[in-house]
Amino acid sequence: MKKENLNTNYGITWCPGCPNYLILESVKQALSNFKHEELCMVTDIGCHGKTFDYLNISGIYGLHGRALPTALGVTLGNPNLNVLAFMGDGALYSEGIGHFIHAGRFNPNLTLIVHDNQSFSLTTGQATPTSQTGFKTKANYPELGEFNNPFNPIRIALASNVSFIARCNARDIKHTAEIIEKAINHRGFSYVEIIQDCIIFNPEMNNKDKMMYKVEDNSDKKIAEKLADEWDYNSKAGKIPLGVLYQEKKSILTDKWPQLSKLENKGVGWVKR
Ligand SMILES: Cc1ncc(C[n+]2csc(CCOP(=O)(O)OP(=O)(O)O)c2C)c(N)n1
Ligand code: SF4
Repeated sequence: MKKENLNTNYGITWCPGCPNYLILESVKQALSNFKHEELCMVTDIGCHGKTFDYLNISGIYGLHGRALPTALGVTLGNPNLNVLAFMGDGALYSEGIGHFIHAGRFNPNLTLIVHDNQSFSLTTGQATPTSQTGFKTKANYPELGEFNNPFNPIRIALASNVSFIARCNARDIKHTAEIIEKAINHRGFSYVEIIQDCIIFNPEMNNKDKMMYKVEDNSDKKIAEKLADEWDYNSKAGKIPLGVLYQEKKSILTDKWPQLSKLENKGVGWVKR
């Protein structure tokens, strides 16, 4: 499909200079390699969730923290679609964390795109599970800031047996588009963690490009664990590996349920393979 067919007429309300514009461009570049009728999206609630209005594909504007189970429901209804779930780090790693872990176990054929700006930004900047210790927000005692440590979502994905784990830099449009395309083509649950600055609410953690470098596609779990540990989400020290950090071929949810395999083979829905 032509990339222009993915545009909508809605006025964009992201802050000028927000990297969400760049992520949207990467998504459009990746999706232009697929047929319009093969695609479906579920968005969460947050700045990232406005993607629902700016991307011309069918879908559901979901509840906060629940885009993943909604996307899973779409794949159950029509296993022949390429389903994309867009979530923020607040939505996924806080409210939606249980869904993330179980998606690793179920391995449904869908792609999760996380806009990780280390902040609940739409609600004016509260700490999420990937915010740095000491993050000063209106919701913390000013003298303490956020006193919990962040967790490492790549480590959680590895521990949950997620079958495709990638990380990108929102500012590298071409590389992010390539990774999203690979994620969609992966048969199973693909998770793309996009490092995105929020230029308004967590500027302390912005501009980490100098820490980033690209790795070759990797399918060795031990190497993936080492790559995951190179950055702790807490500091501006260390290295941030980008690319496909781990990929594994294994049976997906549809294979495990005869009813779903039947549906997939029949080509039920609006796409026939
Ligand atoms: C169940 C529920 N809890 C809280 C909210 C309030 N809320 C709406 S958007 C949002 C912040 C979203 O942050 P994040 O998911 O990180 O996305 P971002 O805005 O940073 O893109 C919150 C807390 C809500 N709408 N529903
Ligand atoms: S608040 Fe942050 S994430 Fe939201 S649109 Fe503005 S810069 Fe982007």
